[in-house]
Amino acid sequence: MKRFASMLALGLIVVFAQSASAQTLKAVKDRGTLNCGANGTLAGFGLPDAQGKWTGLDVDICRAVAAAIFNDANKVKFVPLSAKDRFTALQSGEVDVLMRNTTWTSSRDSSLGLTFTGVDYYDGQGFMVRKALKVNSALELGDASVCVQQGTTTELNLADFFHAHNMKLKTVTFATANEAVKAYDAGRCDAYTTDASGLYAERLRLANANDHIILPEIISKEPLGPVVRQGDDQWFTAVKWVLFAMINAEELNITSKNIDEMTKSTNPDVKRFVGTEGNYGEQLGLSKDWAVRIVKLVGNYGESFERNVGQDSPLKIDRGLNKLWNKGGIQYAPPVR
Ligand SMILES: N[C@@H](CCC(=O)N[C@@H](CS)C(=O)NCC(=O)O)C(=O)O
Repeated sequence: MKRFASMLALGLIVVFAQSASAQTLKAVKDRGTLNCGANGTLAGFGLPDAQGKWTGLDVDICRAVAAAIFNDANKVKFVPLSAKDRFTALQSGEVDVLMRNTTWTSSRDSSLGLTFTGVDYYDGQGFMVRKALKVNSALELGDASVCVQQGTTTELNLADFFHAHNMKLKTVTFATANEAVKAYDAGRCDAYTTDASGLYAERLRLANANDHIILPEIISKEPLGPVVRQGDDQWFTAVKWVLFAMINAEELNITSKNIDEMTKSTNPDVKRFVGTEGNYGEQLGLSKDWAVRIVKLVGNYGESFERNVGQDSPLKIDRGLNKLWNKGGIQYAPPVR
């Protein structure tokens, strides 16, 4: 009986939590701003400048959600979150979406009560070392000390890699990337490890960026993407399709520069995308021109990539896996139809 009562109570809590959270799109519309959990210290992904203007690939996804909802990419409040606090901030409702270089894993997708909506950047973990160390491969790092950040997928990957190759590991862990990078720069560790994208970003902060190299090995899969709470399918679907819209726009050669022309297109795929045919935006709880707003105010996926982390940015990261599926990469979005 007691067991039944507690099961019933748990069931009620779950039902209550789900119905209470199944309102995010409405709550965001009523509030007039999107609350976006972002990084805050990672160039290329999420970083405010001296004037407080946030930029980054992750930041652009939140701007695109705001563009689709409000026709205004600035109606976003960015909340800087540490690796450790990011999931609690989403669970508690402090943010509507978490867009902070967060790796999609099975445990995060299940036991945290959260759900990933897609992948905005296919990443993998790598290592950076001083050129003076004369090491060309991560396999030569046996006995090396490695600086690493807590609360990330990075720690376990590091231990697994050293174990698999019978190498002795000395980890030096830090609560934030800032501290880990500073310690590495000060010579407290032989190597620094994190997502490869993060290595490119953090290298720019070192005293002498040119004295360091990123080793060729990628030791893990780090698919990074937007996260929402479980139990709100409408919000999950809206956030998911905002990213898909950015990827589809690139595939259809629709850019922030030609979007006005494209709204006059007679191509059926383009017509469905820009909303001159069908009511696909309304079906998502958004407007007819939801995708036009995204591309006009933020750009397509490729534009955002190049501007933030690619050739038009200081990071100069190659598109690699993040090329579209029909250009040799694995970025792929289901069609609007
Ligand atoms: N993708 C990994 C790592 C994410 C992560 O937190 N990376 C570090 C290094 S690139 C970071 O963003 N640190 C910034 C900070 O803590 O301020 C994860 O989801 O656990």
